[in-house]
Amino acid sequence: GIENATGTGKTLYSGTVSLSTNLSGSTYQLYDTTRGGHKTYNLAHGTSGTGSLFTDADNVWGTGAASSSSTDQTAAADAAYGAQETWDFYKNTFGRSGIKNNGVGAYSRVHYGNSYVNAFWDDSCFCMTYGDGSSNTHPLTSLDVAGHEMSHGVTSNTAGLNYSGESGGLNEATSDIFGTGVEFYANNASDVGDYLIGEKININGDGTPLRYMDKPSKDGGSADYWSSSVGSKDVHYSSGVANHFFYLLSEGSGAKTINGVSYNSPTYNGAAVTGIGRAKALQIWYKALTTYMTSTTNYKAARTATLNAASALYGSTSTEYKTVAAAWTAVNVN
Ligand code: ASN
Ligand code: ZN
Ligand code: CA
Repeated sequence: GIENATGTGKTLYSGTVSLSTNLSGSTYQLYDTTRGGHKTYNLAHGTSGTGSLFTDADNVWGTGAASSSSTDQTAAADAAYGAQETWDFYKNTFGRSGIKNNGVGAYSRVHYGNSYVNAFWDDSCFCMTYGDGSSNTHPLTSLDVAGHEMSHGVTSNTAGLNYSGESGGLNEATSDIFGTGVEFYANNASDVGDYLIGEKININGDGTPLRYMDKPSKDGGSADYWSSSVGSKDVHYSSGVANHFFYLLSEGSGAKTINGVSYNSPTYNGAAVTGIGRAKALQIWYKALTTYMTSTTNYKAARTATLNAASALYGSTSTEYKTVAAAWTAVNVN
């Protein structure tokens, strides 16, 4: 049956959280009927189908510790929490009801494959999938990664940015921007908001993040600035230009510490940029993505799309509009 319940998630990356679950008879299911019917499934190291829906007798999910067990609920608690917070972020920040804005939830699969070090969105299943990382003990289920993957679904169903060349970089950056938006939105004391991507999952083995939005080149491959060859990089590197734009638009150039993390964002022309704040920057990017960008939008067109969005939201003589222009110029998009 359907009876909403409030469970406890003992996550690996976000501490102890509240999870919306379903009570069916005397069994709890990791099934959120309040957010489009999102379900969390266990692939138990398989790579196809949906595996089995996570169920539990006491509505406490996971232990808060990493486990390579195929019945581990901890990664599931993280994934369910990520889907829940991402749903709420889109609903409460943009009034968007799910990936297609039709009230329908996606689903999540955890424990994909063996020591699989990736996570991905798939349009054909309308689902997110998470590997368990190295030794099956570093699941890729952190909040920013969940928000990143679910946001690929939003991009697919809005601008539809082609996943190659400059549009591919913009597609990737959109997922980093909104994944970061989710992390700040959740305001979780165990997983505070930052402009780093994947800082919890230890994907490099040395504790460093996967990506840095304030200065993308810190990852060793991403572009800080546009150049005519940027579209030939992997989309996870060409995304750097837009991630850097978003950071500058939000927080501005130079040195800044936010939630205990220090940033130092450079600019192409050396000119200082004063940020307009993350909330407005998110609104501008969302409006650009959902109103002005198309499958073939490149960096030059993204500048125009975000200027159009800023003009519609704040006016063409606004500080917000001028800062969008200045932040693109600061990443060499003119
Ligand atoms: N985790 C990666 C991403 O979402 C998977 C991929 O390469 N598409 O970008
Ligand atoms: Zn991605
Ligand atoms: Ca992060």
